[in-house]
Amino acid sequence: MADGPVAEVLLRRLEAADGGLDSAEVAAELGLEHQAVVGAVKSLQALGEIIEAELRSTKRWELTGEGEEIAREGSHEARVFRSVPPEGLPQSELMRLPSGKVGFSKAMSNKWIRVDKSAADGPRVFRVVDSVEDEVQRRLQLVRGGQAEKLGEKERSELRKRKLLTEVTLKTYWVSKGGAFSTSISKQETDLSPEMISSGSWRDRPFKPYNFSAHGVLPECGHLHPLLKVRTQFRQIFLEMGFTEMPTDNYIESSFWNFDALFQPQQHPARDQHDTFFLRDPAQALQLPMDYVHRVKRTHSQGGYGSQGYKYNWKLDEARKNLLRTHTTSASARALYRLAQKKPFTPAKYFSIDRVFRNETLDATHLAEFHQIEGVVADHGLTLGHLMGVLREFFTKLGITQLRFKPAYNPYTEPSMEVFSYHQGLKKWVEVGNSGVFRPEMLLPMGLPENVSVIAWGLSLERPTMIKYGINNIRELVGHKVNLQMVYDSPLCRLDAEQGPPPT
Ligand code: FB9
Repeated sequence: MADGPVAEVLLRRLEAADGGLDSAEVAAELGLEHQAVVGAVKSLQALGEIIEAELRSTKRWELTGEGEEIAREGSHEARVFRSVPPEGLPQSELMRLPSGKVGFSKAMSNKWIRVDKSAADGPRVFRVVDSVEDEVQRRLQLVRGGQAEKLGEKERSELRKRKLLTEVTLKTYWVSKGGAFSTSISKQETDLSPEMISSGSWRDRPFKPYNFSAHGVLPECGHLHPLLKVRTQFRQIFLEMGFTEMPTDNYIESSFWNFDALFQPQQHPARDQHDTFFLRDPAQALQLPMDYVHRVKRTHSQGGYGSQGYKYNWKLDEARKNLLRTHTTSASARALYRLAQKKPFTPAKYFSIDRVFRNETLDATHLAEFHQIEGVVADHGLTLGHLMGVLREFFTKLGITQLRFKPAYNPYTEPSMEVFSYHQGLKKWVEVGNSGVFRPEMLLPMGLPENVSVIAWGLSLERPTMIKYGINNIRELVGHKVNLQMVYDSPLCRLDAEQGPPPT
């Protein structure tokens, strides 16, 4: 039986009460710990609608430890007064008393005592009055007796200032009769068992009503990292636009596919270890499609396809150097090369979202790795206009409508554009990506037809995720400093919903 006597007593008092009861008052009247009554309330609640219990928070005054001691022993100043005999007491001796130091100044300011500094053997303390009223003790005893309301605000705040009194917020229950109130507590059945049915005993058993709005226990389950939630959103957008995901399961790439295939010259600054993580082991990529490599070599060193090339001595060893890919555009190069091998040419739309690595200076928004999102469209006669069009459609699905295009430069696209969007929340134009038309020096050596052009664009996954979840430092999003609670609590992300972090 739930908490036995306390629950029964509570029900009988409720029976007698008109209206409800306050759990703290019941505890005080029964001389019980408030927690004991709260326990009984909770267990009665569990039995169904025997009682209604509404949680209330009531503020009340409580004595501090020192307040308790003074309520028992009297105020320090009163104790000082009492310790001064009619013939007086050397001040030095008085100060050695337990309440000496604290009580002396108060007794002085209350004009209960005086000091004769000229006394023979040093300052001597004398009584000024015959007796004193220990108001402080009286007031504290009032509070201890639950009659704090008898004190005025001024008196209360003076005691609080002396750290003798504190205001505590007490969570109490206002208990009232429930729909199935009865003083006899019969456990309500929560399950219909086979023997109840076979015995028919279910007919006269009280059943606890089903609580259909009860929240199930949240299963301990995995939590998708916000980055992966946003990645899912981007994937969805690309798939809706008819794009196919490119395989990107190789963080290690050869300089050939990461740079040379993209017509990025071997002396380009991005190709030195200040920007790129090169591998010591395996240092070299041995498997390269050599007929295609020779066309790339020629295009870099002598040109061709109408291009003058870079006119430098292109080295195969440089192209064989393995590295951690610096962009997923290397995967685009592999995909476009595979596409070029399929005759006749068929238009294609590819996307990739995966990790890329750059040996950059670390700051609040840059780590040595991030996730690049890339879209590629290959078809006959595509122009910059098509690129602007597909960028508008893509960013519109992200909820980003106001776009501006700014001329830019990439070694592998001409023309190239940076893409900017006006961010309502941040009240400024934000760079939301880069894009361009792949150079013929990149596409024709692959074997793609003359009139096929390829438009592409790229952005990061981290930036939109940080903006979406209102995260300012990338280390709060990625890495060992991430507080997992953020991952657990990060709501599902709807990119196209209004900009900025979802309301918490
Ligand atoms: O993501 C970026 N910005 C961004 C994107 C979305 C976004 O969404 C908000 C919800 C509204 C907010 C911001 N940027 C690209 C722009 C900047 O952050 C830039 O400073 C950092 N860039 C990264 C590279 O940093 C070195 C972001 C990363 C980036 C840049 C370029 C490409 C990919 C990623 C590319 C490309 C490309 C170009 C032509 C052809 C193929 C690929």
